Amino acid sequence: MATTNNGSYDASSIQVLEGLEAVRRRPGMYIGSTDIRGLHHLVQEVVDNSVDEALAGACDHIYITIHKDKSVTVIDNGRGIPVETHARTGKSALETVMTVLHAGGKFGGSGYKVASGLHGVGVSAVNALSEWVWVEVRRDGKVYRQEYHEGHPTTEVTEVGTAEGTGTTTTFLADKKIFGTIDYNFDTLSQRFREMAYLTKGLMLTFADERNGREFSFYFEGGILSFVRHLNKNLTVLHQPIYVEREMDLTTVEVALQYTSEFTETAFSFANNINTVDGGTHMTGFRSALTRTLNDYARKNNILKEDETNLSGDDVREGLTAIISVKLTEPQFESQTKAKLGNAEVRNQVEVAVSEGLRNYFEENPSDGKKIIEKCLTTARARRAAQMARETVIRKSALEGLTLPGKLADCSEKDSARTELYLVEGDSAGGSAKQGRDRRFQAILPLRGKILNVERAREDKMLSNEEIRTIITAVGAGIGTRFNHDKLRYSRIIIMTDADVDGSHIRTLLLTFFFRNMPELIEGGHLYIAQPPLYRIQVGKESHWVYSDEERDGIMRKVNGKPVNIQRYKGLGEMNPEQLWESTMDPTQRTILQVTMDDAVLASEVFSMLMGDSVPPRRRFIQTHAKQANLDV
Ligand code: 0RA
Repeated sequence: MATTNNGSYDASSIQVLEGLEAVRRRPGMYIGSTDIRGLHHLVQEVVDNSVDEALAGACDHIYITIHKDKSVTVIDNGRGIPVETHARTGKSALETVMTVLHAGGKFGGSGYKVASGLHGVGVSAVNALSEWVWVEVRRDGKVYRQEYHEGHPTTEVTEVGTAEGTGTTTTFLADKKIFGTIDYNFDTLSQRFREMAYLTKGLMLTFADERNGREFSFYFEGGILSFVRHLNKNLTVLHQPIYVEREMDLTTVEVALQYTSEFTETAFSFANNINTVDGGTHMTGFRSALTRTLNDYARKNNILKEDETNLSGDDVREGLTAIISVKLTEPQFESQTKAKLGNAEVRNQVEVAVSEGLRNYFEENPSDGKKIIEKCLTTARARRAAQMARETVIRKSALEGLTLPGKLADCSEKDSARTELYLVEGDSAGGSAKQGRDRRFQAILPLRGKILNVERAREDKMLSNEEIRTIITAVGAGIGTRFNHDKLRYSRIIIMTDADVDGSHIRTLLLTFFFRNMPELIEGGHLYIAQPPLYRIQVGKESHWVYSDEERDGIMRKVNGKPVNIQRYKGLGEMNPEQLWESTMDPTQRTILQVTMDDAVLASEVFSMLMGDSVPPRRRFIQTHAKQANLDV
């Protein structure tokens, strides 16, 4: 039962009762859900209050412990929640914080700048949803304690001992009547505490789990700068990470960034330590500052010539790793998930902070500035080249229209529903396929050797490649957004390559090409992979085409003393036209595998890894997949 210090009810204690009851009646409204996510929310809320003490500069160590009985203790070495009695309510600040909804940050005055966690219901909601809570405050050399049951105080704030130093200890047991589970997940919480430690430099978070004896401490002297280092630790970086910090009005802006040789951007934004996955005004401010500052710098130093166009947003983002973190007094979140920051003023604050920070950095580190611009220019060139290659191909196929490539041995049937196109590796296999095929409905396009011999096969290089352009013309339906299914010249496109390293490279490359430029072809079920045999086994008078080692072993078990002859085929070129027809192309006997989007996505990933320039993952991939991928390493 809530009582005031003089033991009688008053209006405010009735409000408290109503408030806490409301939380218990509709917990989802306050903490989102009553599953494990809501449960984790409780811990988050209590820890957020201590982190706020750290942000106020009053606390540098927080200990979080999950006990065997599933109660949780959070200890901080902050100033301690005030315990003095408030003149008007007649209640201690501690009791108010613990029992009045949203009372958390209001007692702080000027030192308590950043509103307590935006997860933000206040620790009173945790209290309401707990079977029991007790809080101990160390202040003025004394320890004060108060206990609660389902949100209601069961004791006065009582002096229980003497204290060295200051701080607050909160222990709570989540109410099993409310939560589906009170089994905290160590990994989820510890991941979150790691992130919080990155976002609050100089703060140590120690997380112990007495259920299994695990304990981690997180402390990052460099804060988000350490975060960026961590994200990039396996990548090739272009320079040391750049760090910008600035306070404007009541907003603190912190940005850390570093360029790598990757082709993608990794940027995370936070507002008051909340991961704004949908970005918002801080992200917008950051992006426009980055683009503008890099363009200004490039022009001023004549790296970008007068007749050249500006770097685009995409150009400056490729290979970027960045953390944008803002802390502000009254954050406004947009969207259902509260994952987007809405405060309009923040855009300009971040823009100014980042522009000035970057300008200063480049002034002091001109060689880093140059490296970054060069990287962005390379990206810009590649992007333009890809665009031009695409346009050329489209224009050419429009102009040439029916001018089919000379190497194509087309079929006589014109109804594309009945025709198929074999893409064949190598001229000699191509020759055999041309002779062995059924020319009424089978067309053959031989592809020369390694069709794309570039180590970093970017899209532009792919599209400017002669063989690839030939394929586009032969298929006839165009590429990209202009792909037109109705113009398909064949209903089956069949990739036929050798069962060796080169063959698998070419297959990966072709799958990647089709996936990236004609996904509709795959979705429509038009793309196939031929299955050439590995062996021809003659047992007595019977001969078998054999497509796998298992199949070979099965046949060998049934030999029964008859004479056996095994021929192994290393390449398509070793078969004569009749053999190629019989084993691989005859629709009544062959097996062809239909390519799915999943196959193509995988190929595209393999392709990026094999062709990309990021050495460690590439080496790891080749080592782990060498057998499957059939690579000699
Ligand atoms: C209000 C005012 C002051 C500190 C706190 C609240 C406070 C709250 C929590 C919650 C968990 N740990 C906390 N530590 C402090 C400032 C009091 C002063 O000026 O001494």
